Amino acid sequence: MVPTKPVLLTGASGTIGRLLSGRLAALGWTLRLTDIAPLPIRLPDRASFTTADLEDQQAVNEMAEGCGLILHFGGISTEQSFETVLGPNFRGAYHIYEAARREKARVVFPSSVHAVGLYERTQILDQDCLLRPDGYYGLSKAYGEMLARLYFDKHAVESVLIRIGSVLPEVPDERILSTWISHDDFVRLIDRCAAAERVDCSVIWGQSNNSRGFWRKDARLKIGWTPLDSSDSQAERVHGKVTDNPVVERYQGGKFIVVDYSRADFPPREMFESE
Ligand code: 15L
Repeated sequence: MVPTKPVLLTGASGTIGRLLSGRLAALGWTLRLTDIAPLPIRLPDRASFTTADLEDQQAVNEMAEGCGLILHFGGISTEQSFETVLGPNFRGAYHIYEAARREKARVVFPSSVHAVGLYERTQILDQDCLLRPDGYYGLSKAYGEMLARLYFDKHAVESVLIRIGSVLPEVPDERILSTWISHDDFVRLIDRCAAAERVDCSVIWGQSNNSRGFWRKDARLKIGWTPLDSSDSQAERVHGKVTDNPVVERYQGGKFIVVDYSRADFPPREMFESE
């Protein structure tokens, strides 16, 4: 379905932003692209590009004017210091939700595996599990999910919160056999986020149909999305591709966890048991 109003895409110069710019424009969408960094690809048909900082609330409001959907892929996407993440991810997300409230726009908020990264890989999670962020980046995603709930309950701003695993063309290692989402499944999911009649404030696990997946129940029926791809056929190719760090290998968040990790042991399993 082609949205009737323009769609604002933040983070357009990033990896996911570039994928979505090209693929959604090819579907006929009218995109308003923005990023703090220049757009490293040719401007797609019907798209405009504005260089802007998510910390600039006026700029965000102006770009969102007249939009019916905001795909908020801007901000920091790796584990960084609290001060680095604070402006783009915390204040930036607030600006996006304020703009969505003004425009009565729907938001697609990319949460992450890193909002639940300190669950062990043997634990199977449902959408209502307690969040267990694995760093300041994961914390910003947990905050974004709470922000979305606040704006839905208080202001009726609809959101799809996609807890994205790993959006990659192919699986690079054993961990990502669990977290992988193919480009095609991901683009189909974004299309459903726009097309679904009602999304309320829904959580989707952003993973393909991987038999090694860590995640189970979510709102995919409501959104009308079914992943068609699976990492399973890539298992043989990445067999044995693991790190030699027991903390990395124990938890769903993988390498992000060991950035600034100062525990001498493992975090307790039972503290946030989901069931
Ligand atoms: C994420 O949230 C990151 O943005 C991405 O770069 C990957 O590292 C992904 O998680 C992952 O953990 O595989």
